[in-house]
Order: sequence, then structure tokens, then C-alpha cells
Amino acid sequence: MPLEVGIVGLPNSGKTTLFTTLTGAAGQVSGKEHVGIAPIEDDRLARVAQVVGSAKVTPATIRVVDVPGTGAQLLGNLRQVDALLVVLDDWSGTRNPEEDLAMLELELLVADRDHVAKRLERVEKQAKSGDPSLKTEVAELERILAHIDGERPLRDYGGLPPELEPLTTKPLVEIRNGPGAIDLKLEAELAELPAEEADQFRDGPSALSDVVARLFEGLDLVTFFTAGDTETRAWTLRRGQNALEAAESIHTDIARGFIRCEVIRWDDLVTSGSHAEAARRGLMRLEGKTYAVDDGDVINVRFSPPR
Ligand SMILES: Nc1nc2c(ncn2[C@@H]2O[C@H](COP(=O)(O)OP(=O)(O)OP(=O)(O)O)[C@@H](O)[C@H]2O)c(=O)[nH]1
Ligand SMILES: [Mg+2]
Repeated sequence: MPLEVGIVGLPNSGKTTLFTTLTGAAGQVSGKEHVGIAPIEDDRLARVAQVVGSAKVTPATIRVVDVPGTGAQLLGNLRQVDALLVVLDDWSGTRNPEEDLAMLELELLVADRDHVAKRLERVEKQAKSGDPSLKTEVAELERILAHIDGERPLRDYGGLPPELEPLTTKPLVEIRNGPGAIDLKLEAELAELPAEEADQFRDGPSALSDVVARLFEGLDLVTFFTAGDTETRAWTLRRGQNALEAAESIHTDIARGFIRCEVIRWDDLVTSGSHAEAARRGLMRLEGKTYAVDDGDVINVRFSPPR
């Protein structure tokens, strides 16, 4: 499953402009939800592909959701995303980004309050049947509601029921939209130019690579690669996820038939010039299902195909 992020922000802060910058997809219609795919740029990918002679190069991707405006109903569409990008207007000169961030965090908390209160109402009704486990859930939900009423985000609440899917536990990545930070207006204009030309107009990295770098930091992500003659591809995992989970993200059959995996660091593969030469130099390791995948690993899963 690709990484999924939601874009939130006050009206007119530049959410849809960010969406367009990240995905390259047209999303100009205001008042509509937009969903698109952003490729994750990674310089290592082309270098690995060149060494193994892949015909096809496929970057890892992020699914991006842009919801118009705020309000509990709209924000509720973001319960399944992995992180929230908060767009703050730092361009019009009419807003205070710190205050806007605080306001937005409050909106997220209000949306969570709504969500928890609705659930409480439903479970309270069902608990009249006398089922003790439902009574426990009612008590738990009441405690959660009291926590929210103290204006505290649910990320500070220990032991939340996993099915609750709150918004205020998600990592927030701040995107200040303005000439001093990520200039989305400029980025939107540069999106029309070829990549090399666009780079000449920027002082630093592109908005896309800047946002991706912050997401990787905020979510503690790692990239691993698969590399063969037909395709070299990048994938993302959370740090600490293991080889079996890496296999699952590639294909469930590969995970099911997992025997072991061969791991080479991407730069060892590049300097060796081929998988075979890397193996000859002793730079290829054999790992099992529980191996924690490291950033930059090139992985080849040995598996028995399902019958
Ligand atoms: N000058 C300038 N204008 C911007 C910038 N970012 C966005 N805008 C303009 O602000 C307006 C709103 O931008 P959108 O990206 O549609 O904002 P939004 O947050 O999606 O707005 P809603 O979905 O209606 O809440 C557009 O006319 C943009 O061109 C910027 O960095 N600089
Ligand atoms: Mg919009």
C-alpha cells in the first residue's frame, strides 16, 4: 500500500496549489476533493537502474488527498491517511501562520470530538443490553472525550482503541506557503517547464523533494529498492519494518512463499557494477523474514511460487 497523505489548511491557504505541485494533476476546481499520485524523487534509483540495465524505472509514490475547506465532515475523509500536510498562508501578508496552525489543530480536535461523541452515543445505546464489554467501552470513550475537552490532542492519550482512527494522532507536517519557505505560486509556474530549466529558478530543492524529505523525517520512513533486468523500483517502509513486510508490499505471493532475501547496499551494488560482482566481494548478505530493512537496501526475495 503506498503512503497516503492528506492536505489540510484554512480556506485559500494554497492546498490545491500544493496538490498540483506534488502530483502534477489538474486540481483547480474549488469545492471538490482531489486525489492524485506524487512520485518520490530519489537520485539513487537511476544509478541502480543503470548498473543492472533495467528497461524500466519506477519511483515510489505517495497518494495525496486534497479536501476543500475544513469542518468535521470533510476532515473525516482523512481518517485513513498516514500523515497530514498543513498548508499555512505565509504569502498574502494578511495571516499569521502560527495562529492559523493553532486554529487548524483546534479544527482537527473538534472533528475528533465529533467522531468520538457519535461513537459514544451509539455504544451507550447498545450497552443498555447489559453487555459488560460495551460498558467498558462507554467508560473508555467518556475518558477520551474528557481528554479532548481539555483541549489536548489524542496523540497524548495512551492506549487508544485502534479502530478509532483519530486525526489528532497523525503526524503533522507544516508547509509554510510563501517566498521565504515553499513558494507554491512559483512552483506552480515552474511545473510547466522542463526539470533542468525549473531548477535554475530555485534557490534550493523543489517543493516536491522538500515536502518528501519532511515526510520521511516526520514518519521515519526508509526506502528500499528492487532491481532486475525488467524493472528497478523504489519502495517505502516505516523504519523497523522487516523483510517479510517488504515482500508483502511487493506482492502477497512473494511474501507467502518467502524463503530468504539477498540484501546489498545500493552504493555497494553501484561500485561493484553487478549483483554477481557484489556477491563475489562478499557485499551480499542473506537475511530472513525478521530482518529490519535499512534505508538504501537493494533486496531480492527468494521465494517458492504458490502452486
Ligand atoms: N501570490 C501567491 N498566491 C498564491 C500562493 N499560493 C496560492 N495562491 C493563490 O491563492 C488562491 C487559492 O489557492 P488554492 O491553492 O486554490 O487554495 P486552497 O487552500 O485550495 O483553497 P480552498 O480549497 O478554496 O480552500 C489561488 O488564486 C492561488 O493562485 C502563493 O504562494 N503566492
Ligand atoms: Mg482547494
